Amino acid sequence: MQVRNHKGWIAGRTLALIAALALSSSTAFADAKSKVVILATGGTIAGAGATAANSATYQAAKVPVDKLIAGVPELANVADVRGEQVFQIASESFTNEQLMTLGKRVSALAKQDDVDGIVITHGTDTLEETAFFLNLVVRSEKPVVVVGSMRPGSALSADGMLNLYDAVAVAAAKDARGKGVLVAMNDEIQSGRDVSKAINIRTEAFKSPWGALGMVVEGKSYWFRAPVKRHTTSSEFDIDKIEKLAPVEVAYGYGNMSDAAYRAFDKAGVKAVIHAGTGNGSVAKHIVPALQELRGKGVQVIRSARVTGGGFVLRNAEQPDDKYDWVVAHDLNPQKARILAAVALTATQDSKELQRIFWEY
Ligand code: DAS
Repeated sequence: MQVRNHKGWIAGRTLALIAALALSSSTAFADAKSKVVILATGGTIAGAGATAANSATYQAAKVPVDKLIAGVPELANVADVRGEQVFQIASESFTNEQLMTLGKRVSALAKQDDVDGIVITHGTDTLEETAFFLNLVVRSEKPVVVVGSMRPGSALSADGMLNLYDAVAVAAAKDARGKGVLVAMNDEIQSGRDVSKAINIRTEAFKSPWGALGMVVEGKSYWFRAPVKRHTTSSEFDIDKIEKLAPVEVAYGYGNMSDAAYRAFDKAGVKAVIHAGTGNGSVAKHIVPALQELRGKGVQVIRSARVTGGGFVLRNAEQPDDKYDWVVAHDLNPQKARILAAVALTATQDSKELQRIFWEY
């Protein structure tokens, strides 16, 4: 009896020891937080207003990245973060060269073993363009999350701190891998391809015509769908193999439109023009001659639409795209169509290849 009890005691202690070791190793594992790099570029999330009541009147691109990080000490609960100040600008001033600089930095960091995820703080005006660009050219499964804010940190009910916390939490999440470049705004996780700024002064400004991919709540990501278009590791484009983006311009369509913009773009030496057409990307008949002259010089003509938010431009519907050798931008809004054309034209000048690319990305 005594012996059995003694044996039982040893067995019990051994099990307790195994459980304690398992717990400590799992705790230790949980303590090995993801390493997230925050690349700051400016924008409202780094903005400051004169008073707390200034939620829309402020100066963008004032607060440096170390102060952004210090302003949200809770970041340390979700990841091991460090920051780099890449630019300090309002995003309406982004140039192709700055897109390339940012893209190359993201690509280099994504290759590092000591980086698990990347967050980019960015102005909201062209955030959607940068997110789509990175989605096309950064060849990594690691989460890249672009984040901004609609109110400066100095404002009542500022949204930037929670947006930044959410972005870091998503960038640190293993289940965010392989979903393409993401945008975290207003508790939602959006696809960098689909999302655009749909409202100019509200915190729920960012919308995707095909819906958000998920939500992030109290530091946890909840996913409801995944992208189906080519991106990141399934992309044929690689930032490390691109020297310079192609010059592409956009013209807005409207009643009584003249062809002056297209004549000017031609003189400026563009490689493609994006027609932000009325309705289904319609082109006024008095504009067609100018477009055909550009096409005849090898300039690509890409039909997008000023109407966005849940449809797409149909090839050969009202406009004879086959006859004119034009390309349709599918569901991409004009600013996103410009990004895809600027990237695609670094790889091909063939309109049929370009159309394939617009179907697939
Ligand atoms: N000017 C805007 C920009 O930098 C401010 C913002 O909304 O972030 O995009």
